[in-house]
Order: sequence, then structure tokens, then C-alpha cells
Amino acid sequence: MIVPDAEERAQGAFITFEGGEGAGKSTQVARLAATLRARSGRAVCVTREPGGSPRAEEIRAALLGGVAKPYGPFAEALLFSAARIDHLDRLIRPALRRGEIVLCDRFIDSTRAYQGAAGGLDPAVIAALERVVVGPTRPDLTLILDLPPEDGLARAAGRGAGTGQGADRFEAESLAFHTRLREAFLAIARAEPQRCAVIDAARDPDSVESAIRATVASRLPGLLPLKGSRGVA
Ligand code: Z5A
Repeated sequence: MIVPDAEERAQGAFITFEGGEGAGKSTQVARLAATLRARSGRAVCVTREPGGSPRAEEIRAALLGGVAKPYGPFAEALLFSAARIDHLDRLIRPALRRGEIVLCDRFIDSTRAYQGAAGGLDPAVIAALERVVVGPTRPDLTLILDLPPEDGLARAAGRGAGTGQGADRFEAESLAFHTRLREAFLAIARAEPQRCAVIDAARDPDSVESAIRATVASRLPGLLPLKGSRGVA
């Protein structure tokens, strides 16, 4: 259900993390959440897509298991959207109404990049889905973690090594697919510079974290005061 923006957002803040495989999103979501909990005095809700609510997590398992792949990118986009509807209604919008800071690992830009630019689904279809599924609940800030796809895939493979887990539905795509993804995320950042910031994710985790903190402090100054104003950043 779509509700008016002013009413639903209260004083909440919505930050999404985007990028290719192994870009370090989960690592940096956890680090930013710890910083915000310690310094903002606000409740922080950490979540992810696909998933984030019990029903959406069920859809996640099917999507990453490749169940929808034979039906093509439109059907996959519909399933990601079904998961997103539940996630927004059950978790994200209530948290924003309570005034929380919501940190979400992937959101609409992943649909644009994976099913759209890399998967070939018409951008007009994706825009229509966003209108009806997301409505006014757009991120205040989107951090796009950028690095060469070869490096991200190596990181993701390294993480899976020894666990017995193979590549999932999307990790198993070709390098050309992952290169299109990277270009798509960078194109989104160029098209929406007010909302998006590109972070060089090829550096060590501490350097990436510092860049993210500085970006949050400058883009959303109420959340994380810059050094000097309360001695942090
Ligand atoms: N998808 C879609 O197609 N359409 C949609 O609308 C949505 C999603 C919402 C979700 O998978 C999949 O769904 C995703 C897109 C698609 N494709 N895939 N696969 P997921 O949530 O399971 O996977 P992911 O989002 O790609 O995340 P990831 O592979 O887990 O990577 P990450 O979260 O960006 O990275 P990480 O787990 O923090 O780090 C990966 C490894 O690198 C780990 O061992 C870290 O310790 C290490 N690491 C992290 N940072 C660094 C630095 N800076 N240097 C060196 N090593 C590092």
C-alpha cells in the first residue's frame, strides 16, 4: 500500500547500499550501523534485499536458488517486487515512521542494474514497477560501492571457499554480465547525483568505511556530525 511521503517518513532516514558481487556491502552496512548506533543516538534498522521480512526471505531463497531464472528477467523482477512489497510494508515503512535510520543492503537500483541493464528488461517496465511498488519510499542516500568485477567476484569466491557453497544464481553469470552491472550502477549515480554517491570499494575495509562516514556526514548532516562539530567523522 502506498501512503503519503510526509506521513510515512516522520523523521526516519533511508540509506541503501548498492554494487556488484563482493563489493563489501554487508561489511560496510554492519560498520556504519555500529557507528550510527554509537553516535547518532537513533535506533538503526539493518536489512537487506531480496529479503528483510519472513515472507520476503522465502522469496529470496527461491530467487537465489535460480527457480525463476527459466522464466526470464521480467518474471524475476516481479518476484523481487513481490518480496519488496512485503519488506516495505512490514519492515521499512514502519521503521521510518518510528524515526529510525534504515540501512538496506540492495534495493531498487539492483533491479535496475541486474534485471534491467544487465538482464535486458525494458527500463520503462522497471520504472512502472518502482512507481507502484516503492511509490514515495525512495532512499535519502544510496552508496554505490564500486570496484572491478574481477576483484569482487574473487572476494565473493574467497568467502565461499571451504563452506561447500557454490556460486548462486547471479554470481554464476559471465564476466560480461558483471561488467554491464558495474556500468549500470555508475550510470545510475551519474543520472541521480543528489541521491547517489560512488565509493571506491577497491581499497581496504577501513579506508572504505572512512569514505562512507565522510559521505554520510556531508550528505545527511543530522545523522553523523562532521569532525569539529562533535569531534567525530
Ligand atoms: N538482486 C537482483 O538481481 N535484483 C534485485 O532487485 C535485488 C537483488 C534486490 C543477492 O545476493 C542477489 O540478488 C545479488 C543481486 C540480486 N546477486 N548476487 N549474487 P546476495 O545478497 O547474496 O549477494 P550480494 O548482495 O551480491 O552480496 P555479497 O556477494 O555477499 O557481497 P557484499 O555484501 O557486497 O560483500 P561482503 O559480504 O561484505 O564481502 C565479500 C567478501 O569480501 C568477504 O569475505 C569480506 O570479508 C571481503 N571484503 C569486504 N570488504 C573488503 C575490502 N574492502 N577488501 C578486501 N576484502 C573485503
